[in-house]
Amino acid sequence: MSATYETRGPVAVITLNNPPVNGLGLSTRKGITEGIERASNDPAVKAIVITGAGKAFSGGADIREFGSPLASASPDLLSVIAAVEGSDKPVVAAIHSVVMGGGLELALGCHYRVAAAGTQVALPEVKLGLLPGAGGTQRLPRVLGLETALNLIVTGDTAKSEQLAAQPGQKLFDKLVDGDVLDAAIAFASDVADRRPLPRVRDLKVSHPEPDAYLQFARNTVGAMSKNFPAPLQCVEAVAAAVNKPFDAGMKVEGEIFAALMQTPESRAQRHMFFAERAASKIPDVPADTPVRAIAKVGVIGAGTMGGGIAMNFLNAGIPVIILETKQEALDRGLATVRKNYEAQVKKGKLAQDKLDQRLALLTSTLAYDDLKDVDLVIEAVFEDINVKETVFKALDEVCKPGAILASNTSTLDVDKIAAFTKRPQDVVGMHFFSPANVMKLLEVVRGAKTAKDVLATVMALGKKIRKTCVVSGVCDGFIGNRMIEQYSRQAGFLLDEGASPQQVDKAIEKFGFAMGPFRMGDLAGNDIGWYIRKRRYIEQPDMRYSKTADLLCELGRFGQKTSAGWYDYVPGKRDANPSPVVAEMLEKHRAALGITPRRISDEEIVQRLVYALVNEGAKIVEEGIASKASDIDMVYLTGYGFPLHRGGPMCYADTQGLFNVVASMKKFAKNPADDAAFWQPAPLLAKLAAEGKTFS
Ligand code: T1G
Repeated sequence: MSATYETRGPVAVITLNNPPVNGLGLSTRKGITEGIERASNDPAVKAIVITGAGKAFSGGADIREFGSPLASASPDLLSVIAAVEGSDKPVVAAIHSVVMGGGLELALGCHYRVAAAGTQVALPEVKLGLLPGAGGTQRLPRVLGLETALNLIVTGDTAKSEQLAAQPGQKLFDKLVDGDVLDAAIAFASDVADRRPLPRVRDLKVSHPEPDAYLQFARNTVGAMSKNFPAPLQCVEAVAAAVNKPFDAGMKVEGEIFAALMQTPESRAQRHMFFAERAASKIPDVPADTPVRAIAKVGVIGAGTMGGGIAMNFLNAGIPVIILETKQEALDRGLATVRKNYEAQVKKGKLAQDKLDQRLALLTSTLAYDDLKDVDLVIEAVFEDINVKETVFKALDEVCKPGAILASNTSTLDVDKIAAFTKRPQDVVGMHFFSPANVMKLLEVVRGAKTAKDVLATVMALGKKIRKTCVVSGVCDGFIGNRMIEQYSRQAGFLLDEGASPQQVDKAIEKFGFAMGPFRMGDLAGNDIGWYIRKRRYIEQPDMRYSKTADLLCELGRFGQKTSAGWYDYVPGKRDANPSPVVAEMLEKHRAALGITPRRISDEEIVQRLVYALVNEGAKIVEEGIASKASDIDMVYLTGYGFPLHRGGPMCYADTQGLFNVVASMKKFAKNPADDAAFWQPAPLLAKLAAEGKTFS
């Protein structure tokens, strides 16, 4: 049973024990109801305490049960909470560390709540595309008031127990303690053992001077913020029921909404992402208990945009950084940029001045490699040229202490070649940050053939510490993300050849949910970047056909916003992308030269060709072992390439469309003479899964 029972004098103690976070799985739920019954039948027991073993009171419903019969197997969470609330002896929750989701709802069913200071409190269900489905939307407003409760439910944000306990009039916590919460709760239980009637949250009223006006304000603001996600607005409706209906009627509303949200594709996508994010931190052949190396000091080579951004990640995590440049003015410029970035955050109120000072105090700089002899990790972020990398890594190999990890931020070069420049290839790894490096969550951890397992384990743990989503990639051209975006970009070019305009392609994929289509993105990042890469690829991979449109654009010097002209025209100083007659004419001439009669292309075809290009290349990446699982592909695209969160990533989206249908569309594209038939041959993994009626997940 994942809950233990013991008595301490006249107090029964039920301890949830379902590692890692006491998820309220069936076995734990049974342990609670059996404990309540046992205590009720024992005349020596006067009161009951419920607490959690290990690092949480409870992290909520056991989401590993979602989608399985276990989730609603009896006793379900609602009946467990009813049993607690209906107990004829007082039940006191002894809360510590983490109380979230169903865990908080369980605590709200108790008659009293004693919490340790520092406890993380949240109803994060909305982040899973759901809402608290075991009374949270009805009980939390009754103990915290309408506004605080609604904010917590709609955002899924975490608050600290002491912050909530300090709120005037709150009834969430009866007592806040600094020491051992169990002893305090047991003592509290003894004090209230004979107190009657037992206080039930359901008997309280939601307090607010103008509830309807506030709810209407909430509907307007939440509706505007959550256009692709149904759950937040539904949270408002459930909480409105807590204000306007009797408790049981409100519970009925909550239950209906919960059941409906559970079926939405958005919730399936968000639950998929929750697991995908945690699965990404698991490397199949690197045991979870692999010892990690201590990283007390980090070196960064290169104080450019990437180097400065990379350094900020470590400063933000309180890790000292020494940044190296070859010239003083480059160093000064880089340090000034870091300071400017922090000052901008202070100006926006996102960072306190003393935090800025603390972080900058951790930053030192040098022109001498010799000053790197004590770093535990060094990350190179210099120019993307293999000869420059060779010089840098040879110098690092000379200077850095044994056991120091040597990482490259390269986005296109071969990490194995870089490792071979050193006498310690086992300590070499790729750490591919995405610009802006201090903002983008994705970190591709590129595993060389010789990279040691403890180096990988160290970098993955460090990545979590600097709040990155780390995904391990093998060595190939473009690793995971850039290799896939290459096919996406090729399809975008072919669509122009065949008759689509840049704005039509962008609008179609932005309607699908991408923040920016490929052409607006090109104009933002600079079309010359792709031009440089294509020139290299024309030599290295002559059989990889590209539309010439992007080269024609660059030959006109239309690199994008930075030249006030790209795929779109720009008014200097403004970022609005205006359709360009010059580009339209260029495309017309280009199609004529190819002998292509432009055709009307549907938005659906545009979206399918762009997204299925990602899916097909992603499937190849998985079967080649470059990525260890399809959900890693999704994490890369969700956190590094703006794939719409409510779609769950390219592979998850393909699953929702049905792989059989994806393959059927690809076969259609392969018949298009202006397209690339060879590319549209379904990857063997995709063809196999489709034929077997299976999914990537
Ligand atoms: N159920 C099962 N496993 C869970 C879990 C949960 N609720 N929460 C976390 N885990 C696993 C996680 O997969 C990982 O597993 C390990 O715990 C450590 O997680 C009716 C229906 C609690 C703050 O959404 O926010 O209640 O990879 O790496 O950084 O209204 O986990 O080690 O095998 O994140 O210390 C609502 C989600 C559920 C809480 C801990 N609850 N979890 O953070 O560790 S829906 C949540 C978190 C619900 C009711 C509804 C965090 C954490 P593994 P971790 P962490």
